[in-house]
Amino acid sequence: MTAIPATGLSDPPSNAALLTAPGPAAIATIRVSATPQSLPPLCRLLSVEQLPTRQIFRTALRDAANEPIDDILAVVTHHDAHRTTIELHLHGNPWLVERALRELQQAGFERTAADAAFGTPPADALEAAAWAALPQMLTSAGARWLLSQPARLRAELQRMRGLSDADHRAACRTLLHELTVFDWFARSTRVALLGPPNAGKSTLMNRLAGSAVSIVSPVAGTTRDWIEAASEHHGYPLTWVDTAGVRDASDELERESIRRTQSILADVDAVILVVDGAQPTALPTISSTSPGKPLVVAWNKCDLSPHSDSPGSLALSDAAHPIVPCSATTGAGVDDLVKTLLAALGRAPDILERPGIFCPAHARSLLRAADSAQRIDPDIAQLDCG
Ligand SMILES: Nc1nc2c(ncn2[C@@H]2O[C@H](COP(=O)(O)OP(=O)(O)O)[C@@H](O)[C@H]2O)c(=O)[nH]1
Ligand SMILES: [Mg+2]
Repeated sequence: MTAIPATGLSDPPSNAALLTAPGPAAIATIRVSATPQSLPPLCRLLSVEQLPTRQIFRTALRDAANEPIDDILAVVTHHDAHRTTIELHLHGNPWLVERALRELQQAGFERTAADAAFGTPPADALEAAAWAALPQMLTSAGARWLLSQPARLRAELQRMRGLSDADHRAACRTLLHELTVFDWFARSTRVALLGPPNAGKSTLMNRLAGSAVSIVSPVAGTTRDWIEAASEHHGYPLTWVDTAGVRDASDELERESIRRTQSILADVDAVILVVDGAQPTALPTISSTSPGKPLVVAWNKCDLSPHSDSPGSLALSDAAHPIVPCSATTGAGVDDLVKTLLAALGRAPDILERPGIFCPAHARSLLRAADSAQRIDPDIAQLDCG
């Protein structure tokens, strides 16, 4: 009989890994990878005789005493003679998730990090940190950016070893500055649409959000409160905030809407000032309401009067803001408006090609090195970001 050659390779044990970020959430996903021997205890935990394949199913997750713990959705994502992989979608209460993982452990499932569940161990702590941060990315462009960072950072840290102390400090500061790139993808940038009533703010909001979320009406003052809608443009998560028009209001309800609009301004990252290009009349003085925030002027309704007053003649209190002719109704110029806004927010495409950090432990390490003669720990790639 031929002996099986001794190798370091063996089938991974049955295991369970939390795929979603730890902490409170609406849902949590646990991936369970089971050998055929582990299927009976798994079926008992999932209150089924057999695992249904090729369909998502709803079932009760039970503890060892057969008491239901949670009402869950489950789907078998892989099944062959050697291994079955199943994803369990639980409610996201951290205590509940912990309990479920413990029940699985007691049933013989080794508790592993998400990467092990995917079958490819991370190359180093940098890559592990990138995988751990992945659920925070709101768009696939963000996920691509994040997963390309470990290799870029490794190369940059290598390069920094050869730098003089002064250049080394500068390189640390640059890396710290680019921590914001992570935020671009992890948090939706809030943009307020502001301007006089009837300028087309709600129509523009609907176009930017890709659906009719805001009421459009020729009656001035239709948008009494504010409405938010999230969408993705050029890979960035953006949240549009439609506001009541800024003007002198006669009725109390509208005065209140306008007061709220002004309080929203404190809470947004940028402003689009919408102007009726067909009737460019009194303009609000935005610079005083949103000091320091990036602002782009949407010279709207250009479909009505393409040859009217050139936008250049717009008497803004601060002429430094870019002005983009567009039509919220036809969509003409709206992509240019978004691109101009992204540029005003500093989203230069070349920054995405540079190394950027994404983990607090790296930031702390860089911060120490940026302010002292201390060199960055050459083992930053091994720093635990947990
Ligand atoms: N022709 C044309 N009409 C528009 C455009 N944008 C908005 N409108 C119209 O202008 C009116 C006021 O629009 P609305 O979005 O409610 O303005 P808001 O008060 O600033 O929110 C509505 O009748 C819209 O159909 C545009 O780009 N072109
Ligand atoms: Mg409106």
